[in-house]
Amino acid sequence: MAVALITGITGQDGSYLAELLLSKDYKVVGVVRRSSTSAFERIEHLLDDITTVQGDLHDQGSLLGLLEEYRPTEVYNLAAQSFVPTSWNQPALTGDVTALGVTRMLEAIRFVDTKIKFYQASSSEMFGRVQEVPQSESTPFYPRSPYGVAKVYGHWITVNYRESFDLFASSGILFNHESPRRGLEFVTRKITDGVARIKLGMQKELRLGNLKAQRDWGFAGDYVEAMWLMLQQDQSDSFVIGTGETHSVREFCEIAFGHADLDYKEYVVKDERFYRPAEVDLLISDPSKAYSVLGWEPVVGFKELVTVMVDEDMERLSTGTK
Ligand code: NAP
Ligand code: F7E
Repeated sequence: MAVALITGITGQDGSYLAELLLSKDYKVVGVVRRSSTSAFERIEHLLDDITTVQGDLHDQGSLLGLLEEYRPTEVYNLAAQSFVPTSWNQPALTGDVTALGVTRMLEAIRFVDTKIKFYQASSSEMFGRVQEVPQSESTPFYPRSPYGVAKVYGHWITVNYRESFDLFASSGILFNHESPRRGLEFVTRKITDGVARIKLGMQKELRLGNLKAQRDWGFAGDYVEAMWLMLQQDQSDSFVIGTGETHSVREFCEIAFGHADLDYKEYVVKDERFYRPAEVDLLISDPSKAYSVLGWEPVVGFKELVTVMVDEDMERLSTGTK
């Protein structure tokens, strides 16, 4: 039986990946860090079918112990301090988890079983101040936040362990992907939650930062399929995953508010607190390698993504389900 160990299983991507792997009859082992309250909101519906185990990317021993005990065939390293603004407030922690955490997992694989296939969750934030448009696997990196810098380290240590120790270690350079399970602090979910609250009379305005920023936004459910495909190849490699389209935060607002018959201009208030010390102005992927080698393509388009997220937030807030 294929056994997958997922770090970050309580996060957005971890929950979709666990669903995908269960549908393919994997035994799924999810690493969760100890907390005084439960962080299982996104995986509550899966708890009967997965095994959750305590571990932390800060702690080398916990990773070694988990690999020894569960002997996974595949490891998906999704855990990270993933919120870009927090990385300026907690740069050392971000480096410890998001960068060095990758080395700790690779070291655990090297010591326990070099046949384990490894997936690293790399990010389009590595392109930062973009050196080329669109961005592909060969585009040079120019990260613009401590998070982006940490992800560059995570990417290169993955490549280095592939080349140094012949590990099957793949790096997925994923552009922004969203869903109704996205954390509420990320701009897409902040907007769709805000639209629903305004529509339901629970909130009067929505305070945002830079509306000009452009992102290549896809659906998280589509992107976890690409992660799995990367580990089914004959050789490990690095792949850019995105839609090949870019849209601004303003466009996201227009569609999200419009879907609720509202005009964003009447509700969105610019707030300096949400601007960043250094911004990533434009991201747009060239995912042609993933299309041709993995046979992967996104299914959910931009407008559908926005409207589904608004609908789900309306449903959640109007029925008080979560
Ligand atoms: P997310 O929702 O923020 O989830 C992050 C996960 O990491 C959570 O399960 C969190 O646990 C866990 N975690 C944090 N620190 C940890 C530690 N020290 N030890 C063990 N687990 C820890 O992120 P996501 O959107 O699902 O993204 C998944 C991965 O892809 C991340 O590495 C992210 O940086 C990367 N990525 C995301 C995107 C995107 O657009 N979503 C794009 C490119 C790359 P708690 O629940 O306990 O906090
Ligand atoms: O910001 C602008 C902000 O926080 C997107 C993570 O998953 O994707 C994500 O990082 C843009 C930025 O995502 C607000 O300035 C305007 O330009 O939703 P975000 P992100 O920084 O792109 C990458 C690929 C990852 O790897 C990360 O882990 O939106 N923006 N106003 C705002 N952003 C936020 N959060 N809040 C605002 O009010």
